[in-house]
Amino acid sequence: ILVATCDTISLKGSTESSQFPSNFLFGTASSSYQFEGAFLSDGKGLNNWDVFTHMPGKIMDGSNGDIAVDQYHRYPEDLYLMDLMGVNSYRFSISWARILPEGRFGKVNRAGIDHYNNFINALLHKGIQPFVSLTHYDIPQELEGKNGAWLSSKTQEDFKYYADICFRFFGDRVKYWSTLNEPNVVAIRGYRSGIYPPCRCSWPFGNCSSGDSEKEPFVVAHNMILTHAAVVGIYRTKYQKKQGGRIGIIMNAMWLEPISDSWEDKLAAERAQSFYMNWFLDPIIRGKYPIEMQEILQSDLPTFSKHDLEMLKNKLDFIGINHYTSFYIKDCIFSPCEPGAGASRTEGFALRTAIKNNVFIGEPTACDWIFVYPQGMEKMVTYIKERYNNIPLFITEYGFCDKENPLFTMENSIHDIKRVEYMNSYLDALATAMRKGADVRGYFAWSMLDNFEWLDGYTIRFGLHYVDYATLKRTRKLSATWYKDFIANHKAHNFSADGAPQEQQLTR
Ligand code: PNW
Repeated sequence: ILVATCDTISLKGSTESSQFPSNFLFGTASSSYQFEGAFLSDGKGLNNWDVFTHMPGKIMDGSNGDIAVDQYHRYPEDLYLMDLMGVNSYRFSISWARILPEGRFGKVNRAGIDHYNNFINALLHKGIQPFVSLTHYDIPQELEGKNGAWLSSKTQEDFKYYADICFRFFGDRVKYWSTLNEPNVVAIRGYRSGIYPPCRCSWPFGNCSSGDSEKEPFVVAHNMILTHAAVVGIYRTKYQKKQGGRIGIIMNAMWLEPISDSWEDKLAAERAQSFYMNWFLDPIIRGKYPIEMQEILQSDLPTFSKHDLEMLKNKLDFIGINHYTSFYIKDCIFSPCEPGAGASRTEGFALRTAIKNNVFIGEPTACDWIFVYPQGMEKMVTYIKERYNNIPLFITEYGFCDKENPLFTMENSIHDIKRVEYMNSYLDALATAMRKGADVRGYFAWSMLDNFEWLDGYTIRFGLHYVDYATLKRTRKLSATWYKDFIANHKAHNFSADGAPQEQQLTR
């Protein structure tokens, strides 16, 4: 049901979709644990999130992803909705434990292979490019239990084995691969604050029983960086020439703005970015950890051997960033800070805050970490362009959240004007960065549907489609209709410029 058309909203500085190149990917994003459900179906093994969500007290509403939005079974309907929006790409992740129920050891699960084969074929049949992550926070429980997940260098071998299987079975049709989704978030939340599995930390407020927040995140990151490089190596030598795809990594990327013009705060903002995003991208692209990390962490930062450095060289076809939000950064080296996010040594002594002179950096949302600051998109993209030589970039996620509350009826929820404004303003900012030369290739809205939002369970909604969790019925939100119009305009413009018939493009 459509409650309003886009004509009823007036958008400031409306972006024209014509500003994007004709082969630009406009998509939506998802991940296997948050979407698939079918957690024990067809031979799938348990993964770390299956086990974690079943522990009491971990998830806000006591929920889990056992069923999630059941995309495993309902993908034909979801494809229909994607087709209605006119997206030309869909980002999803493969469930590692569905392919290898016991991790590396044990056999490949044929039913898992069949499922993704069918799904990929169905996407392509609709003209939708699969944009696939090999893992999105999930790891087979066997590996978490035996290896301590990413803490062990053994996991590198397991992941290489798994990645090779995916390239072999799906790579003839998948042209965009990402190795890891937000490895920075995995290292930080799994091994520093311990709020995500495997829940390791040593910080007093962290509520973990084992771990070392000062050291383990860096060991984990080191393993992940080397694993990424090794997997890209496998793709390059065995598959890329024949299959012709591209491979990258996806980072969580917040724009971090100095809270003042002082050189102390400017340096702090650089440090904060180095300890957050550049932590992974610098080694992969520049062959070394950021200098600020080396200086502050000293021997707690692992080092790369000669062999590692050789392996790291040129191991990226594109960067993917998940960019939702921005924060201010205040220096904590030259003037002392209260403890808080960013202030520790492991984060570069750079306090993160959303408030300056009692004013938020952007409009707050139902998520305490998302502030609507479209300028951050332009700044983030420009920063990456300059630091990393304009390597092709995808915005692999951006999104706006609402929270369930008594006033939040389905009618309110599907009339999501705020989400439309967010998307419009962020696209506008992206177009500005592209006009100034940034090589951006695609844009994926988080998310296709409302879904299982990790620690927040089903209390928070990010979807362009509403999901009624009692029936799993999907209903289009205003944002989905807005996106459809936006994409249709884009196609119409680009095709008319090419001289191709316009009507055909407008009838979607
Ligand atoms: C992403 N932060 O996570 C994930 O890739 C998605 O699975 C998730 O549903 C989505 O964002 C919305 O939360 C994030 O610290 C993790 O700013 C951390 C941050 C942002 C996003």
